[in-house]
Amino acid sequence: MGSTVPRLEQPYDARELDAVVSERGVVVLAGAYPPDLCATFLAQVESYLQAHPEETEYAARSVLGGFQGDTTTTLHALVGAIDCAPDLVLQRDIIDSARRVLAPLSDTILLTIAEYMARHPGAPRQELHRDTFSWRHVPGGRHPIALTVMAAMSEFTADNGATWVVPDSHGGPADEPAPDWSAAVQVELDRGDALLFRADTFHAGGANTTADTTRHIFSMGFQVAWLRQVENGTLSVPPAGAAGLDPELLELLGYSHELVLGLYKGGHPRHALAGS
Ligand SMILES: O=C(O)CCC(=O)C(=O)O
Repeated sequence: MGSTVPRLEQPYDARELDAVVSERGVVVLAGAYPPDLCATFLAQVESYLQAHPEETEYAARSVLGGFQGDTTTTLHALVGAIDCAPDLVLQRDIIDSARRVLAPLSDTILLTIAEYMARHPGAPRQELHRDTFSWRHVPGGRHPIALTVMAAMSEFTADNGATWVVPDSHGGPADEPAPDWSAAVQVELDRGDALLFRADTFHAGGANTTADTTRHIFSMGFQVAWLRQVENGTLSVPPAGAAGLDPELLELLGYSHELVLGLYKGGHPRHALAGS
């Protein structure tokens, strides 16, 4: 049997939160999002997908779509598409913790991805993996280079495929093989709870063995600002649509720079925005 995943209740203690993420690699933040925000998010995603069926097609044909398989629906680049996505991305406790925990390796942080996933009945259990795979040439170490969030927009149960994680599996060499499944714990969540983990913590989506219950996920990540993002934030939300967004969101999308990385015409990328 694996060990348990620490669980924090609101209001979270910032020091405890950072310590648990850094030391155990994973934590559950109970009630990170109000249930009515989750319901609004699902309604907005549903109507967006109805109006833009091509988006599901792009996602299914994408590199990530191959990994997800056809029992999962995904929608990428939520900021700019889904009205309430900024409220989900800018979850204060999570962003503040990400800034502190990633600070040893970077002055600024970026949004790696902001994605919706629906895991339908029949979705198989994934292989245990790390979300640092694309950055596998960066050696593992004490300090994380990225964090991942899996937030429950509907209940995560053992039957509908709640996420599996391996506590304490972070920090090892980048080419380390996945641990044995006996070390993994399945994390059941209520709607609005968030699972926050170092991106180098081994984890996997579970099998959805229900006949009729889709598991709805809001997933995002934060990373040190000198790494390439999974989603290209400034193409997903190009300058014409970005003006007027929350300044912190702009920073996270990539309208920002880390020393001389990310400059636009030698200056701050915000100068690409209309009216700046
Ligand atoms: O389905 C989940 O809970 C985890 C998903 C995941 O890790 C992935 O798609 O890479």
